[in-house]
Amino acid sequence: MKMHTRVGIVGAGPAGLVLSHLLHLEGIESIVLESHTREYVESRVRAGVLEQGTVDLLNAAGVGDRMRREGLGHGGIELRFNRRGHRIDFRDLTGGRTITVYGQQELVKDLIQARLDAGGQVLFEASDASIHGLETTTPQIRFCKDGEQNEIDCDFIGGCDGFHGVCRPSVPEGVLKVYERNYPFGWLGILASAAPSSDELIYANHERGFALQSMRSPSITRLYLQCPPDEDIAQWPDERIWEELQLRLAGDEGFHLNEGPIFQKGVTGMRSYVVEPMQYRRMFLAGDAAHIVPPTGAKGMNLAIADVRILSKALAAYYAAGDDTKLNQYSATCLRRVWRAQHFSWWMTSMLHHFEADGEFDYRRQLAELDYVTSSRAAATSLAENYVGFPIE
Ligand code: RFL
Ligand code: PHB
Repeated sequence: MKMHTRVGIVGAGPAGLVLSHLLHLEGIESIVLESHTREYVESRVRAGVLEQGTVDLLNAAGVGDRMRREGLGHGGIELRFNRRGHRIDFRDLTGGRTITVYGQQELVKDLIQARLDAGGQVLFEASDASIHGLETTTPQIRFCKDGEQNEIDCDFIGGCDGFHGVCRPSVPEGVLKVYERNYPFGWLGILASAAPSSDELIYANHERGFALQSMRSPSITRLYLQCPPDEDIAQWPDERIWEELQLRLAGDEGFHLNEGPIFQKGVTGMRSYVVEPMQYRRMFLAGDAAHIVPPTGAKGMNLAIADVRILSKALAAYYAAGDDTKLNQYSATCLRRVWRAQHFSWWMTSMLHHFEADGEFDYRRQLAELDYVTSSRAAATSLAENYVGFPIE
């Protein structure tokens, strides 16, 4: 089948779905292609922290109802080291800005529902997507669905297909420059039916490695442990996970880590990655397709949403008056925020994890930095303003 749309979007993650929704609000038609099933993308467990600016954007775009009801507002986080907790008070340090804990898959559900309710096209199980005609003014996306070959002629393509997608590799050799760093560890993440042990997130630096307590609801805890980068999850029976979490999150002040049945487990590698520019001709890369941050700064989904907000405004200016200034500035505008988040995520990662190759000196240096961040208002403000995020342009 042959189709035409203004913006062909590859990927129904946060980037692709928010882009399609924002374009709809601007009166610009789009089609979203997703290789997986709707059930799969709605149940994929990933991010949990939304910056103030992301929450504001989703509310203003009319897709924040359930997030407002079920999301958990947090005015701070705890940094734990030497068995003691130290609170970073976001509200106080940033003039009232906060974060919201709301599972990425819940947001994805809300966005899919909003697109379908508005008559939007989200084509699931679209396999073998490929990009063609990037040198022309009507690039095409070809894909297979229900055994049929299809082609969409587009004015523009939104490459929102994540780190392993097809859009970035479709750019001719030599155009994109890659900047990257891999870390010698990963995160083992679990979801457990247990009440969170503390109202706020706890980021713990421990000699045995990093640990994080987060949550999804008043009865579901999300916990992470630093582990080897390609750890076999079979090495981690539930008892071992709880034992290690108990050790790493232990505190002197009567802290008790609640345990409960674990119903989801997974290991993720950690990397920092950026391609420049985030555009080739009429194809724009957004979200994980263009950049990856280690999750310690909780920035990935927020960056994805900031990218597509900038892209939707640029496309709106183009369709309203043929003005392509903002489209031409897209990459530079996004990259400024991306590199700020890269620095912050790298900094949080290096301050909080145990680096096998480092010695006692580096551990003492980490403790000195944590002591500074939790005792100097200037240093704490820097962490807080980065964590709650900067306003989206
Ligand atoms: P996604 O979510 O990967 O979506 C891309 C979509 O494209 C589809 N796709 C294709 N579709 C059609 N044809 C193809 N050829 C395709 N190839 C791929 C995929 O199936 C998928 O549906 O990318 P997007 O939209 O850019 O969103 C990025 C976020 O998902 C990611 O940055 C965050 O999850 C990162 N992240 C966190 N971000 C935060 O902001 N706050 C957090 O607290 C946070 N914690 C995390 C995280 C990521 C984690 N993992 C598992 C990597 C914690 C973890 C453990
Ligand atoms: C999460 O709740 O999944 C989460 C929270 C904070 C992070 C990363 C992930 O830095």
